Amino acid sequence: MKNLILQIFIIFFLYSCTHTSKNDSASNEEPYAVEEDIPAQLSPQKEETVHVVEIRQMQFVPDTIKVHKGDRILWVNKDIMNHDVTETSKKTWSSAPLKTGSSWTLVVTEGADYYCSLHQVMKGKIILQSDQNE
Ligand SMILES: [Cu+2]
Repeated sequence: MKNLILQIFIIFFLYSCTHTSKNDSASNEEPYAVEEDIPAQLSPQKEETVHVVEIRQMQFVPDTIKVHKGDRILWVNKDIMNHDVTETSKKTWSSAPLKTGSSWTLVVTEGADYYCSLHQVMKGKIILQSDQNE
């Protein structure tokens, strides 16, 4: 890729030289230094972290979970009855009722309290941790 760009520059330079026909000596030099600075932060790709919250015996386990922005939470219903997962304050997000063995997943963008709208005593909390610079 770098070579290709270099070649294009050289061809372009030679072309312009033959048409302006001045400074023949300069044709050996490369007036356009091709410097490619690839931003370092583009290269490392962060793996997605998945946190599992089990629903069992009318409880979210664990009921409080600390995650980083962009992490995924997977709720798995291991109880014998249906439950759902609903954001508390404005119902910003909500799962459909989950049968036994069903699961639902959410990518976290902000901290939230949530509950089960079918059994409002069931409550959980998502706490957003600040990003670590590793
Ligand atoms: Cu429930």
